[in-house]
Order: sequence, then C-alpha cells, then structure tokens
Amino acid sequence: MRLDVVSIFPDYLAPLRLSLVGKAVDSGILDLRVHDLRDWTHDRHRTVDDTPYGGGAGMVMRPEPWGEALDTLAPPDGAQPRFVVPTPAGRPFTQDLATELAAEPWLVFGCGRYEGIDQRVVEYAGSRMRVDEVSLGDYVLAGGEVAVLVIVEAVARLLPGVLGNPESLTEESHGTGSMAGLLEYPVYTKPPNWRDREVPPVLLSGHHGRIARWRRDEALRRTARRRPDLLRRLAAGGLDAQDRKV
Ligand code: 6GU
Repeated sequence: MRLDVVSIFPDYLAPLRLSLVGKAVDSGILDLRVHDLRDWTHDRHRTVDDTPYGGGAGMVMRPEPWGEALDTLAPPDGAQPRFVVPTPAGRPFTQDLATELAAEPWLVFGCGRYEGIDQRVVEYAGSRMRVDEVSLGDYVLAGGEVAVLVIVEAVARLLPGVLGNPESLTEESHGTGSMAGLLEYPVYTKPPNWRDREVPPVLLSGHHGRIARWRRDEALRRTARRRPDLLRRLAAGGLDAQDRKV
C-alpha cells in the first residue's frame, strides 16, 4: 500500500518509522512518503494560511498549496488515491472504516490545522478521487497529524503480513470473532499470584468451554458498564440466552 502524508509538520510523522508500522515500512508492505506542504508554496515566507472570509477566530489553510500538492502527487490523468482529511468535523473513524481503507492500494492524508482547510480543496479533490473527512472522536486536536498516526496504525495492522498472529485481529475489541461487538475481556499472564492477587482460577482449569463462557461474560459485563451503546446494538440480535443472564 502506498501512503502519502502532507503536513506543515512532517517531523510529527516520525513515529511512523517505529514499531509495527515502521516494520511494515522497512519490509516494503507500506510505501510511506511524508511531504512538507510548504514545498508547494512560492512566496518568500512559504505562507500556507490566511484569515477566514466572513470573519472569526484563527486562520484557514489557503487552497493553492493543497491543489498543487494533489496535482503533483496524483496527476489528474493518472491513477487516483483515496484522500483522507482528518478533522473534528468529519464522520467517525471506526474499525469498519479502517478495514475499508486497508483494502485500498493508495491513500493520501491531508493534515490541516483545526480551523481547517479551505473547503474548495475537498470539493476539488472530490471531483476526481474518493474523499473522506474523518474524526477520531468528540474532542479537538490542534492538527491532523496525530489523527494520521492513529488512522495509519489502525489500517497498517490489518494489512497481510504486518501482524505476527493474525488471529489477534478477530478476537479483539471491535473485531469480528466470537466477541464481535463487545469490548475485550480482561487478560492475565504469569505469575498466578502477584501481590496477593490471584489469576481467576477458571483460566488455570484447562476447561476450554468454561474459559470461553467466562471470557464472554466478562466482555459482556465490561461492555455493559463502559459502552452501553454497544450493548444495545448487540441486543438487537447478537445475544444468546446465556448472554442475557449476565
Ligand atoms: Cl481527525 N482532527 C483534529 N484536528 N481534531 C480532532 C480529530 C481530528 N478527531 C477528533 N478531534
């Protein structure tokens, strides 16, 4: 998968060279290219922003450097990427969207400051490529860079060959396995007693059926407490008779 990231703080994307995503880059699974938006300015001060028409606080990113960036990275007569613009005004970023993005051959990310990019950039891009304005949640970050770190990590770990054990993809929170729609159950490792706290004995019992039932019950209890919205969605079809007793 090819990934282009356009930002006025390209150094902010340095963590993409580390850990799981960094390994995917080193192995060639990800072809990561980070660009400085100011390389597509032409004035002495490499200006990328200006005051908002209509008034109001803050600055808005001017459209010209973004237009040149898009035309350089994806010439209009060639193959087109999917353009992802992180913004608190976007649609929610979910595991389903991560799965969708992981199936694309080429993503371009545009990092704006939170007052945003001139809307004509999104309109123009939409005239020749798929555009997604995406939000991580109901809070405001100073810019899109951290959101790109989040989105790229969520997408990269879904690519074939990135995870050591692809089974961890199905059983996790928001996955599609036996815990689909539930938060993950609690996990334990050695030692069996630590600071007077025991590992739940069922996990040491070797009874695979009882362990599976215990894990599902814990996942249900945790989801009910922390994310009642998720549980209500499941109650519309994804719960069995035993689940309903928890
Ligand atoms: Cl994707 N961008 C910014 N700037 N702020 C956010 C966000 C994205 N999601 C939540 N807050």
